[in-house]
Order: sequence, then structure tokens, then C-alpha cells
Amino acid sequence: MSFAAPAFTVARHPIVGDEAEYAKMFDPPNASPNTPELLIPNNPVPEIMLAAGFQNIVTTPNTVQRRLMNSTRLTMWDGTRLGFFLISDADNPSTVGGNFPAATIRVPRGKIFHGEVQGAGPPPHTIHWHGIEPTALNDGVGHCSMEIGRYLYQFQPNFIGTYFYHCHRNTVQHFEFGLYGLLIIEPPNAYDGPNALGFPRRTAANLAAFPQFPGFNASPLESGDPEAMTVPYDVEAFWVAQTVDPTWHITASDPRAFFPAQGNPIGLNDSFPHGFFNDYRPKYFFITSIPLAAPAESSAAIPSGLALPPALNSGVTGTQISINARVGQTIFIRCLDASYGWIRVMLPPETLDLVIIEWDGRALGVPPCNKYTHPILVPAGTPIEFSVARRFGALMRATAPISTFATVEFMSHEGNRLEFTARIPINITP
Ligand SMILES: [Cu+2]
Repeated sequence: MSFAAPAFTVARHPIVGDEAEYAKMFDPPNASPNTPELLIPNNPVPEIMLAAGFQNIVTTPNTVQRRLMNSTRLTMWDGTRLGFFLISDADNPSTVGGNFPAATIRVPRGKIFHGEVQGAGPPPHTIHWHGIEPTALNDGVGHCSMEIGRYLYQFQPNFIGTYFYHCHRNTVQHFEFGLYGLLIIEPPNAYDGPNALGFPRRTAANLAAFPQFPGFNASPLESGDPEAMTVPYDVEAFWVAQTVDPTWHITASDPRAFFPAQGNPIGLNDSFPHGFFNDYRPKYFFITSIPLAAPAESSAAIPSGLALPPALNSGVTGTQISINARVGQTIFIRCLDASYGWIRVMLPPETLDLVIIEWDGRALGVPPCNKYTHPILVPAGTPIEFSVARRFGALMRATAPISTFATVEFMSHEGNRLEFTARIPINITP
């Protein structure tokens, strides 16, 4: 891809008369906005999932369905039942009732993505495609882009990497209540050919300084090679750090009650219950939907051998949570902090080094992010500390068998209190 000659030219039209729609959405929305930049979607993933049996219909060609506000009660490890709002996919039977986190959306770079989103209001909801750069109406930021009702979100992703999507209305509550999922942008040809749903897959990286990861394609992006500046990986793992503070859930008067109590006008004179909205005390901890069955301020491990159901991963089969791999395989870890605090991710000293190849959806050392960034070697025993909504992607490769645990330390939102330590099994066999 050449940035001087993009594959698509988006026709711009003057916004005279439409200024209100662009400057600030009516609130709550009471009409469909103009969608002047409608392009024909060509995201192949829904049809490929249908052919592979992971969904039972494609309602609209080349279009992903997302339905917000499945009022679902989830049972915590200690038997406590709490209300959530979860995201489902009307075309995908595996998502009935919603998932926590929601099903992963994978899209090839450069395709025109359409997401048909429905939410049961009032009050309104959005989907914000965190880290993508769509037009203002498609950005899903509460109060200043389109809020649903029902809305067709459109964008063209141009950077391969790890993102997530979430409701951005009344964000602190709606995110806490589970309205989020991973969004992964893959190379343009990721869904071409017979191995579209398997491994190895490729992702963007600049590994000129790290020859231990074979297969790096150093062709310039301008070459038009769809695999330019990418590296293959054999094993993929999702580490999504999730927390739940039950106070937020049980204080609701009904499963769909909204915090804060809405004032008039909404968003200005809202009433925050005293003291609890800014005192987040998580009691339940998860890694990518897997509960950590122990009280706060202790530690627990998730089981080994966990993989993500392909129906919840845009059909891709074999993505792991805990890691089982073989010596010499390239392992790619995608990590999202979906907790409401800081997290610290670490491999024990003298085990496995990590090389961070992407941060917040931008591949380090890859144009146009090549001038001031480069991949980062993180020696075993060095914590990677980061905050809410941020992501990293890191490679590792074992030269000898090893059985160990990565740790994910959940810190308070001030970053000064350890709330929980999760352990993720990593087993590398000959
Ligand atoms: Cu919402």
C-alpha cells in the first residue's frame, strides 16, 4: 500500500446544512443521520464463516452483525449472579445471549468494513472502534458521533494490529457491563486461499533486528506485496484482562438500569451515586472470559490447554488463551487491558523473552510509524505495565522445552495496590 496512492478514494461532499450532524449528535438520536460516504462493503469474513459453518446466515452481504444489550446474568466463580449487557451476533448462533468478551471481529487491512449494529434503547448506545480512524459519524464516540438505535458503521482499516470495540455511551458503566470485544486487523490476503481460518497467519512487524523469528518479509509497503513488512506466526494467544466490581451491578435497580441516573438534559445534570463511581473495587477477575476462581487480593491460575471457540473468533481455529506450543514455533500474544486498572504482564526470570512488535494497533518500526519507533526486546523477568484500553502484541519463541506461567498482575486504577495475580500456563514441548 502506498499512502500517496490509496486503494480507495472517498468522495467528500460539502457538509453545508449537515453541520449539526457532524458537530454534535442530537441526544438522544431521533432520526437516521446522513451517510454520505457509503462504499460497497467487501469484507469477505462473514461469507467465509458461513461456508465454514460458524454462522447460519449472512443477513447483509459482506457485513458483520452486532446486537447490543443482551441483558444476561452471569454466574461468578463463587455462585454470585450479576447482570451484564452483552453483545451478540444475529447471524451467529454461538453468540446467543452475548459473550464476555464479545466475539472477536477480524478484518483484512484495506477492506471496506460494514457493521450493522442494533441496540435496544433508550438510552442510546454506540460502538467505538478503538484505535481505528473512521469518519466522525462512524467513530461511535458518545455525544459526538452516531448513536444507535440502529446504525450501519463503516470504515476502512489501514493498519494491521490489535484493537477492540466497545460501547462508548456512559462508557464507565457500559464497558463494565461487558459491551466490548477484540477487533483484529490482518494482512490484506489473510482470508485468501484454503488456509484462511488456520495457522500460520501473518501480522505486521519490523523484525530486521530480530532474525530469531523466521519468515519476516522486508519488502517495502510500496511494493504492493500484501505480505510486505509482516511476519508469520504459528501460535496465537489472546490475553484479555477483565475485572468486575459487583457493587456496580447490584446497585442497579433492574438489569437495565443505567448509572448515573439520567438528568435533564442527559449527560449534563446526571446524578452520580455518592462515592461509588470513582471507587472501583474489583472482586472478580478473568483472562479472556476464563474466571480466576479465588478471592480478591490472592492469586489463581487459569487451566492449561484453553483455546477460543472459532465461532467467537471470526472463524479462525486454534487461537489459544493458555499456551501449548512446540520448540521453534513463533508464538504471538495479543494482550488487552479491559480491566479498570493498570496491569503488569511478566514472564518469570530466565524463562522466555518477549519482543513487542505492536503497541495500540501500530506496528513498531513499520511505516508510517518507523521514524520514532522500533520493536522492543523485553527480557524475561521484566514487567510490561500499562493501563486501561491499551494493547500490545508480542512474539516469543522457545529454543528448548519449558513449562512455566506468565503472570498478569491486576493493579488498582491508581496503580498503587495489587488487586489480584493471574497465572497463565505456558507449556512448550519438543
Ligand atoms: Cu451502551
